[in-house]
Amino acid sequence: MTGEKVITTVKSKKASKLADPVAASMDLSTQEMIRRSHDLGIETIFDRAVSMKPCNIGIQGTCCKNCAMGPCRLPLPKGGIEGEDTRKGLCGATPNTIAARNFARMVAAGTAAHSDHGRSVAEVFLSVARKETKDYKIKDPVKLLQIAPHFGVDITVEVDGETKDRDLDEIALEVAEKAVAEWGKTEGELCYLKRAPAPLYEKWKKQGVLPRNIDREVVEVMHRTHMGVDQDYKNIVKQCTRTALADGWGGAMMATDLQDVLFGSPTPLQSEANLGIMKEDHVNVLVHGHEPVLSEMIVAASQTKEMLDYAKKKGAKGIQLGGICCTANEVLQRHGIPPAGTFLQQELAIITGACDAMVVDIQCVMQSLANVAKCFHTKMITTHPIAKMEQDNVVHIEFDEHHAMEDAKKILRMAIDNFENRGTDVVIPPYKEPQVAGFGVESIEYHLGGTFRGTYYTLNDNIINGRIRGLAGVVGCNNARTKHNEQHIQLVKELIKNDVLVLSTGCSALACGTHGLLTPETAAVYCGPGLAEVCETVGIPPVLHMGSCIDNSRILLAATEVIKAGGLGNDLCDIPVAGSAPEWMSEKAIAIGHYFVSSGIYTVFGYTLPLDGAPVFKNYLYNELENIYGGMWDCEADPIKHAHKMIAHIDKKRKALGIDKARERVLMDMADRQALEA
Ligand code: BF8
Repeated sequence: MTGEKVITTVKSKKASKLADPVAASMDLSTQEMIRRSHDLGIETIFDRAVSMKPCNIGIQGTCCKNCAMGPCRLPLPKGGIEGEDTRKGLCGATPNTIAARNFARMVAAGTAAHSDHGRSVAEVFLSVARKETKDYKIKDPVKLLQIAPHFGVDITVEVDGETKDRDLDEIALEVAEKAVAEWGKTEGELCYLKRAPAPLYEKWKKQGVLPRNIDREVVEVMHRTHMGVDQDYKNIVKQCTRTALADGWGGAMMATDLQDVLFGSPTPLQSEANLGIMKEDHVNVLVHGHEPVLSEMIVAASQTKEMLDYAKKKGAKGIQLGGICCTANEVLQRHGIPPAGTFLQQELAIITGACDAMVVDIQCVMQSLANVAKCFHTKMITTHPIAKMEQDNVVHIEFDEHHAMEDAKKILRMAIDNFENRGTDVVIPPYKEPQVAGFGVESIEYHLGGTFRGTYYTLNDNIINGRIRGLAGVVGCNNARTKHNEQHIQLVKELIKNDVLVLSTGCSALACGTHGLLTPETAAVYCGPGLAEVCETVGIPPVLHMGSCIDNSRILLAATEVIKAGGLGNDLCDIPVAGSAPEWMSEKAIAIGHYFVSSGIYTVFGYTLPLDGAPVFKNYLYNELENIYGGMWDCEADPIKHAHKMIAHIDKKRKALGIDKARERVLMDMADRQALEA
């Protein structure tokens, strides 16, 4: 390690406040690494969070900086407003308009991020279908046949009056072309919208919010929120809805599907989680970001004899891959590669001193990574043309799918060559937990239905009989303004204690893995009796890891399967289900929240939402939207109250379905029965 640089950092930081490790995170490895960062004088996000307060007006959602006459700042006075709200920007924009514009731009940014990821995958898929690259193949042809009809692509062909299977290459090419067109087609609506239950689709149609193409919806948000365009918050929300649906039932859903086709659909598998997965005697390569196009190749390359021999030649026992953020989830769910950490642990993984290369693509990559890497031997490698870093210690190796394996090997070789530059002062926190991840729409069907009865019938049956009270989608980020992982874990434990089966993605799923909630054995320790019984019978954890953030589309489709299986209503808003992002921080989370809400799902966010400065607009999102789509927003910072808001909604839906009585059943032992009979 370069001690000199570290000392310089200590001196320059004299005046800054330092985070209290125990207050900053509930995870022991994170606490240990924060302490180490202080010992070494390296600043992390945890320290910056205590030194810098968030802007008091921006946090209310009522700062407008959409033109050069502002920023116009319209905070809500401490005691609220009695009578008419006369606050206005220079142009006369009301707090509702300003907060709605800001909210809409978050939805647009989130949709753009997920959907641009989806576009990259669709383009790689197109080059595979055109046979322009040899490094990728179609790994899941069954999934291809499943999704083709949704794009209007035939999977059979008539030959001399006989129906025959159509050539797979032909199907792949047509699906790829149709998929790529979803970003910019000039007519019609997105192909996947009709995968939603019919009443929901009709609702969207009636409201005029069916997305036309993905790019157009994002562009239209930017136009409508430009100075002097849309000044009716309800009309702005309408475009938010159209854009968010273009994400959840468009770009993100296609990203998931096409990744499954190309890289294989996940099936449950065993792995481990947390910084303790790094190995002192191995070359540690961490893949971080979101797109699995590169990380898939790195996984494949790291298993080649050529790379393993090279690592041994350089004195390492092997290559240990690990993931951070959603790239972690992508390589976990398909290959069992263990995640090293959530969003807030990215700097800490380098502070171990054992990270030989941090390989990043897009999204949720902190620029401070390069500063931290400078204090160690770590090679900081950016790989995506749209995501570079200005610091001079960053190496850019642009990844191109046409020579994917070659690029992956180049990156690995660089990491292996760097192994010998490692300092002696390596500290890998000895904490990791076993986990089972890799659930999806198909595996829930299999686990809860078996090969004999492979439908969602068994899941529905257990919801109807009350063993499972309901379902919760708990997703999203870490946020340095809240204690790392604590909201996720307390919330999830409260839900499963109350017999709510949790479907999880993103950093929330990583947090659950880190804290040991992703094993079937968890059920006996933390679950209510009904959920514990189901989990024990079918051998699943009470928290199902459903993948990365784009894979929230899996949650939408799983909920749709629940409707198809019968007995729990006709629309997603009928099901006893609620959504949550307790530690959200990213614009993508807002896009996800809004497509959950617009799909009929009550969705609670933690920390805070940037709406408090505009109470009328807030009320529209929290209450009035329910009358339109059946779902609505809410916010609750306390994880236990947060859980109980979700549970109350689940119970409301159970009552509406007439299945609330089932939960009141009393489990009787033999003595109770005999007393009854007597
Ligand atoms: O897309 S959960 S911090 S990693 S934004 Fe980012 Fe949030 Fe983590 Fe994945 Ni999702």
